[in-house]
Amino acid sequence: MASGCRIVGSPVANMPWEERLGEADDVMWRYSGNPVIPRNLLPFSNSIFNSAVVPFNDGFAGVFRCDNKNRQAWIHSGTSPDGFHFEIDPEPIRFNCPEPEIAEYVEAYDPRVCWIEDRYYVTWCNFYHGPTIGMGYTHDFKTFHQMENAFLPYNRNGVMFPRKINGKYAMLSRPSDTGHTPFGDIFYSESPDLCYWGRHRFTMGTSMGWQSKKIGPGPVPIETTEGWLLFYHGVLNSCNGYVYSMGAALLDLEKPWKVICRTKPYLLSPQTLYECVGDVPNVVFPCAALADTDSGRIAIYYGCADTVTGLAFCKVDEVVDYITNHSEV
Ligand code: BMA
Repeated sequence: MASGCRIVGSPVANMPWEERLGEADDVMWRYSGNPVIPRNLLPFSNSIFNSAVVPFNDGFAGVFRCDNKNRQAWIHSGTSPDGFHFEIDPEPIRFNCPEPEIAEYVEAYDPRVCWIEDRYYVTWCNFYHGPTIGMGYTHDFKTFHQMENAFLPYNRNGVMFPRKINGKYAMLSRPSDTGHTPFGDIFYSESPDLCYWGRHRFTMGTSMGWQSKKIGPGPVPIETTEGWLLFYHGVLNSCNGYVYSMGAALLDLEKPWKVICRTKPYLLSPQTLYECVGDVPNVVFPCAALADTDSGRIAIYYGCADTVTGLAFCKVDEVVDYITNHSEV
């Protein structure tokens, strides 16, 4: 029974899409051509995963996590005419930065890109005496400007909301530690100017099963008529290591730290070869979503086994129905 939930925002011309194939009846399904970005798209890349794609001009652009053959993680800009075929700049992004103290960073990974007002903001896990949330912006995916880090170390998964909420910029994040953090909840923070962040609010914590060890925000939340649709990752600590799956929640439009509902079962878990086998097995890690207002179609880019990038699809009314009917808050 479709809820009639609609996406609030703009249509996406040339939206990448593929209908469900065969007997699949899951609310989310994979692109048959996955992995949509192979690990070796660049001659020196060890892996390309956990990357962000947004509508840009007549096609798409993005910021991509490319780990090189020295096994250093960097973020690179790239473009795509159709959301399926990508061209990535072999040179990592070099930000213009007026503050030498924060300009020197050792690694950069897990980017998100968010259009707000007049530009694309990039957030990423920035190494500044430990992992924290780096911030920058671009107008054209050629020139990038670095801003102040949003938070003190240690933090990962800085995910901005695509508009001001109650007059303030807003961001979700997951406070962290120096390593493979064995805990993790999602917090909401706001800022008057994108420099000073405060009024931190607990949003969501761990729950049962696939999301019992830690959770973290994924793509930029999608505004819908029912609330902010947030896709997120959840981690199970198995006897063979961490297993990363994807779920979704609906957050209150005006008080996004209030969770309306969230998935008790996962929406997507590592089940295909490219999700189960790679540098870090059993990882599904969503970082970007394209959402078309006219059709209600959603396309999600997610990292697979810390090695390649996958693409999955769902429809806003079906996914919101599913969350509502399979919720545990
Ligand atoms: C997280 C991050 C991600 C990675 C995931 C699985 O803590 O470091 O970059 O995809 O672990 O290894």
